[in-house]
Amino acid sequence: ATQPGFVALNCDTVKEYVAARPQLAKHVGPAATAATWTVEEVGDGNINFVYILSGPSGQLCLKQALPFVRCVGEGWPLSQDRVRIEAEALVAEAAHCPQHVPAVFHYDARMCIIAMQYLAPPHIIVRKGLIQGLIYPRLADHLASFMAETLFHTSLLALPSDQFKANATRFSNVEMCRLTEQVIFTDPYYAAQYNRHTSPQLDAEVAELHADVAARVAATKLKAKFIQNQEALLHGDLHTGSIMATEETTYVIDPEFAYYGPMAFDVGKIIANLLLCFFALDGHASATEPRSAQRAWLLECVRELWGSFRSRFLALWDQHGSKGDAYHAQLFGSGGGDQGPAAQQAAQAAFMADLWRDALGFAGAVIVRRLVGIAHVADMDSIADADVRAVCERRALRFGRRLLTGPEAVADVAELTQLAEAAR
Ligand code: ADP
Ligand code: SR1
Ligand code: MG
Ligand code: MG
Ligand code: MG
Repeated sequence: ATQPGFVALNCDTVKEYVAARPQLAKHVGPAATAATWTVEEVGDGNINFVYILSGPSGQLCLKQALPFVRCVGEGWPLSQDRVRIEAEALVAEAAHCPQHVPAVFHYDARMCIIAMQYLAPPHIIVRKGLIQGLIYPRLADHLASFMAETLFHTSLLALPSDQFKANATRFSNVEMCRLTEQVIFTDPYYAAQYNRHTSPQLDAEVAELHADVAARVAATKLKAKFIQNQEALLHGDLHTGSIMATEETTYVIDPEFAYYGPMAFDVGKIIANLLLCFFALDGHASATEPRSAQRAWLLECVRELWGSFRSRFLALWDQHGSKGDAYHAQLFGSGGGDQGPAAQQAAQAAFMADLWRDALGFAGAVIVRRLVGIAHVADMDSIADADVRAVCERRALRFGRRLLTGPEAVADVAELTQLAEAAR
């Protein structure tokens, strides 16, 4: 049901909305100058509408959630509570790494609006920068920090169980999770209504996927983990289209899918999206621009991302783990008697082994869904020649299926990137 009192804005009414609120108008200009402001609707995501207002004092970004999925239309209704989730998640993330999230200025529950810091050029969506051929020297380090800080501090490793459970309830985000359950873990494995793929080139490949019992079972086991494993406040949609960056700065936007879920889902989703770009590069390379340096950097980025995430997360655990209810201070670490340090090491090794295996499985599922499901990636879609695109997509699809069905065969991140190199 539509939020009572909700009105969908357009480029004219968004100006009136901002001009009537001095705490918002101050970012753009005095209300008396509103006639001179410019407004652009820049929403290029699948779900919402995003307006950028510019005036004599600067810029403001305003995001509004309509009661349906933008890329489908009214035929796919979607809870507008996603805006509350996004606003609260941005604030929760900013408590641990304010340098990597846009500041929230205003949240309007009735109008389903968030007004936030405008990320000015040269910030662009990382997926678009990668397609253009850019590399981001700080991206892996910044994302590792974002994930380690947000995932650790919202987990039972850092929180007492009463606070942990209250947070999990506040961020239950049932409807957005159900969308993910459907479009990532179910629909790609049969001929679902909104699926698409490069046809006829990939018809046989998709038929084989739909007949693949092991893939079906693996995706369904991951769906159960996605639903059942409440470990930390996830971003929930951590792909390269949810990151705006320059060479020096990185902002993670769009946490409307945030909920308490398995940490491996965030880790796997971002790795999957970097690998999708890796497999797409052959479709963008030319004799004058072979993309070799970018291709090597993408794999280095995956290695640095996992390595740095792992070491930062474990450092946070050593430093703050005694605050949480998961690993009791009298059993683990320096307070745990003679066996405390060994118990801590054993717990950390087991935790990271599980996280790595599940991240690979989720990465496989995400790669598959972006090639045969409803929502594809521009990395592949922007390859104009369908035959060339299909070659890239086929390699990625085979690689995704392999990760999905056999994550335990990939020992570490060096092996993952070697396998990706060999699969191209
Ligand atoms: P959706 O939920 O529909 O995916 P996003 O939050 O990803 O919407 O925003 C869609 C687009 O709007 C982004 O790809 C980006 O180009 C632009 N955008 C979003 N937030 C900002 C911001 N804070 N500053 C500048 N541009 C933004
Ligand atoms: C209807 S599926 C749309 C997709 O776009 C979002 O960014 C999420 O990834 C979602 O799965
Ligand atoms: Mg988005
Ligand atoms: Mg979104
Ligand atoms: Mg995805």
